[in-house]
Amino acid sequence: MLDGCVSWPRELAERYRAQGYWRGESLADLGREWARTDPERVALVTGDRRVSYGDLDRRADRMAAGLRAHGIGRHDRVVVQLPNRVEFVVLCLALFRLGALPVLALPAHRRAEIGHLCAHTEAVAYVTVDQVQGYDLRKLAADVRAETPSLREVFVVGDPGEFTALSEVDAEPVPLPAPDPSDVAFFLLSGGSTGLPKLIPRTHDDYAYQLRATAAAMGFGPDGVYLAALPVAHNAALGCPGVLGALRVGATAVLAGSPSPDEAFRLIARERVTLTTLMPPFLPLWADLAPVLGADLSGLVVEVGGANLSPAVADRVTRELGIRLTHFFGMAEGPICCTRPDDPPELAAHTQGRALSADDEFRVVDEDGRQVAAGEVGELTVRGPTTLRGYYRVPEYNAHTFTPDGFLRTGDLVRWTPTGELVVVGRIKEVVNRGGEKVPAGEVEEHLLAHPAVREVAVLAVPDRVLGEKTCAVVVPRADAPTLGQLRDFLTDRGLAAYKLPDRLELRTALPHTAVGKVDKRALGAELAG
Ligand code: OOB
Repeated sequence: MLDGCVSWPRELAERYRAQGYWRGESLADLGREWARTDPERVALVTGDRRVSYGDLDRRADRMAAGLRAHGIGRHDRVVVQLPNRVEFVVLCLALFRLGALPVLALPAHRRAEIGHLCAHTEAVAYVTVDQVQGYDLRKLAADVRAETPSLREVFVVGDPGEFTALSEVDAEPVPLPAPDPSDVAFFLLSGGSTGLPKLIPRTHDDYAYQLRATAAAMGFGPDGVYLAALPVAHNAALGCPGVLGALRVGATAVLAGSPSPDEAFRLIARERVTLTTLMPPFLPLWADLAPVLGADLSGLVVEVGGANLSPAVADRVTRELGIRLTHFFGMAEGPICCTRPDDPPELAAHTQGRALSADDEFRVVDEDGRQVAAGEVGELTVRGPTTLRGYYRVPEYNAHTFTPDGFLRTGDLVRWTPTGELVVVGRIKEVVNRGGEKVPAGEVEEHLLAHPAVREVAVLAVPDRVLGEKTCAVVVPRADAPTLGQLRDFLTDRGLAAYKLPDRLELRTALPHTAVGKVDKRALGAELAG
């Protein structure tokens, strides 16, 4: 395993192999067998473009050879920041084939996040698009390259400016050694942590199992059509079963720009989509607009997850849209619970469903780490065949985020129903969940403390009707109190992604503290919600 990652203990690894979860399958081979046996089969659709399995396979081989000619090879980290485009998939396959490691940034990330990812992983390359909505990512790339000694190459989809166009990374395919399936294949970003974003190593073995198991749970096979409406760089649309799962089973993945109903409904009808993934805030919007736009979504399986789902909303979309809702509890870290399409609809409305794997070990524990009685609420801790054993290159953080016997402390408060379904009831980790987009409070606080007018600050969630939660910064000012606009501009200038900017500002002369001197966020939260 790559240096800086934590392996599973031998005994558990042997169990996961013996049980058939880890089959020595490599992500480098995704789509290959389909390209050989049925090359004209459609793998990807974007806009009016259709890419066959044969074409995808050839392009991935050519790009792998092209990247190799640029000196990129085994275990090299490559920060990938691409929207839902064919290039994302070709590039990931090419990197898997090289044994190089994609680090999947979100399209919304900016200089602060990209700079950290490049520095922390000592990335050799950064791949991005020329611009999004008027924002020039080549400028960001130039800044990050100037401050990251390891970063040798920047590849750009679109107009490359001073850099190299990704479309020119192309060469005659060369034979490449197969990557070791038990090794890291790529990195996902953690949704919640203290301090800077943490990186999650996912191995070929563990992710290939996730793709197979989630496809089986959703009844998704070669005739399936998956609509990626969320960013494909997020685990939910990438591999549950998502775009990579579609390639695994020989299905078609349709890449959409966003979950906005006009685009999504059009694609669902035109491509006969059978499965998609949404975060909860989109459900009422889809239900409102389906009759207006004359969309027929009946029979469509919709995986919803990432944030609290209101039972009333679940009932409404099931009834009005005739969709089959499956409720997912997932984490980029690996654990997944979900309801299945054939479960009674009440199950999806009220629970997050059953574990994906019979060998997922979940323990619900109290504040002292002791297991609570059956059915009681506590923190969810987990280990299993898809769950990481340590974040990349952060041993001190790992020491307290995992129990001594390797269970991940999820920071989520849950209980189990008597019939074995998970119910998420709250959270103890300091994350604001803006309708599925995760804002790590500590990261935002650190940036805000750098503002000259901020003496003390606490960032916390406040209820929001649409997103479920929004971000509130409670600030104790020094002399002149800052305005919300000034703080947002300040964070934007520091290169923070827009979704992490506070939505609301509260000024205080002091913050409440607990007996041990920490900011009492529970008291603050109660005060703000009241
Ligand atoms: C998904 O993954 P992440 O890594 O962005 O976020 C994980 C966190 C969980 O720890 C939990 O706090 C929250 O998101 N969460 C939910 C939830 N599903 C995730 N909270 C309440 N209800 C749910 N159903 O968000 C993700 C990954 C794969 C599939 C779906 C979602």
